Amino acid sequence: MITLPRLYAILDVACFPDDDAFLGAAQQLAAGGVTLLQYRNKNGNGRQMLEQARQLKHRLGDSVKLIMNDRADLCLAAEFDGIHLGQDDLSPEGARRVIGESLWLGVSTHNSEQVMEVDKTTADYIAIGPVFSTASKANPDPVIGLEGVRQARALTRKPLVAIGGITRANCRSVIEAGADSVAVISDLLRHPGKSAEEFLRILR
Ligand code: TZP
Ligand code: MG
Repeated sequence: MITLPRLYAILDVACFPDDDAFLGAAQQLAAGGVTLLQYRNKNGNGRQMLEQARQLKHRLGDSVKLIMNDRADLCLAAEFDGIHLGQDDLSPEGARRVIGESLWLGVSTHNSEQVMEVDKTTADYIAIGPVFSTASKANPDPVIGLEGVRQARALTRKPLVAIGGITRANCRSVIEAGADSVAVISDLLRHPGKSAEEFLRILR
């Protein structure tokens, strides 16, 4: 069983004007104490994504575990530490065939049925959400609230990541509802290092 840090930062390249800003934010997050970071790019082509991912790895070295969103092939090519899958990506077992046994595999879920399905797979962690309303995802599933986190907690012993609308103001309640970790995009964008430090202080 893997152990997740309390804060799981997600860097979506669409939130940044250029690669320098994106890579600078990654370095600030690492300096602020982030040890688990997902690279997310919903619009780039494979070539651009691999280049950005390799730069990210080069800048951060081994201090931060790097998770590739959606793409098992790019996870391997960029020598990342794991992959994060949505419900429309490769199945967990399909992705396992690509990445092997030891890299981390996380899967997004949005309701109890999906949590129970993923619980039966070799996924290393389950993400559940959106917990609160979010502007960071196109066509998000319905908000599940803290009650949805509690329900998910009751259905799996795998590490549980809560996602969607999580801020420094509400993150404590999400952990108290049973999440092991909170995944965050927007509340880390302004002053990434300081924001990460604050999350980690609140969740200590
Ligand atoms: N999946 C469910 S909500 C979400 C994703 C990728 C977006 C989370 O971003 P934010 O800005 O922390 O709400
Ligand atoms: Mg996906």
